[in-house]
Amino acid sequence: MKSKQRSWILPDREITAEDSYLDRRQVLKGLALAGLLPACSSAPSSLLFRAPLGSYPALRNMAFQVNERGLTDEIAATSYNNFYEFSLKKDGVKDMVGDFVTNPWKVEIAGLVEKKGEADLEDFFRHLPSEERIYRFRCVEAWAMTVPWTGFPIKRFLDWVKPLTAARYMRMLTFLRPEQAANQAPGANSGYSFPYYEALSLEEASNELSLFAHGIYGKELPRQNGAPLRLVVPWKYGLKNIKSIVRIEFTRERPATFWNDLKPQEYSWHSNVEPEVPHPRWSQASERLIPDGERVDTLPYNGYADHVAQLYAD
Ligand SMILES: Nc1nc2c(c(=O)[nH]1)N[C@H]1C(S)=C(S)[C@@H](COP(=O)(O)O)O[C@H]1N2
Ligand SMILES: [Mo]
Repeated sequence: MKSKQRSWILPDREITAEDSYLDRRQVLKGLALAGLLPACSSAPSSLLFRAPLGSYPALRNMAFQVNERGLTDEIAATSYNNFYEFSLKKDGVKDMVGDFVTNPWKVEIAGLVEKKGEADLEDFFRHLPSEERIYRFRCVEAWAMTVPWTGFPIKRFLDWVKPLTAARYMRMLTFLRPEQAANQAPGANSGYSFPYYEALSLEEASNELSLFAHGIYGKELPRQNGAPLRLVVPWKYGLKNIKSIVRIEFTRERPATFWNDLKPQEYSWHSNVEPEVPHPRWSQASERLIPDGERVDTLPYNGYADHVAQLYAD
């Protein structure tokens, strides 16, 4: 009886959204104080992609090891990043990814290919085996690291989606989410034409070195390293290793690429690691290992000539 009467006196519209919002905030604050919720959190963990249970550690493929130098410290590899969508400061990227949502994650497969359409990243895990490989990684800016990646060999991905015989290139695209990536916001005026785009020839994509990585150091990629799916082609400069891929398209013509479009005199379409070809502003003969800065000689094709030199014989 009483409640009925109250609803007469206090129509619904007077119970404002703000009241219930404040109530909810009080409850959440209470939970946080009780230690049941993180006191300060960025995206809730349900908004971050999680690989299916049992995905890590993947079996390490011992054919891909780096013997002349040790693994890069995990903290260094995950806190010194190039990801221009979030920040141009390498040590700042990890602090700018808090709004970046990676779950759910869909990849559009398009163009000259049999299995066209949208695939959930879970579909990749269902169809493709993963393995761990240790690779050298060489940025065009002459810094380098040595990283254990977990990923899908792209050769197996191609067997799954089946490019048509007319297809000669594989083009890849990063997300465009101005509300999640500060440098993509209209006001940022970054000067870059996002989304970031890259491409490989199908011969390059099907080389046994080529991976779509979903993990690093035996767990999911952190967002600053290109979660939840990024390209890894270790004989090419870092800039080819496009992050956070949302679209894979097969084409007949050679697609344009992000850095080659911006500065073709500085960044070639292939961007293979060629120590004897200097960048216009610095030598590529040696590289600085992060984080300590030890200088080592850069190897042709970053040490992978046996795997890929024949691709560029002419
Ligand atoms: N979408 C996107 N992918 C990207 C970049 C970027 O700015 N945006 N930077 C590239 C460059 S220059 C490098 S060196 C590597 C860096 O990868 P890491 O931060 O995981 O070491 O990502 C490459 N992929
Ligand atoms: Mo780079």
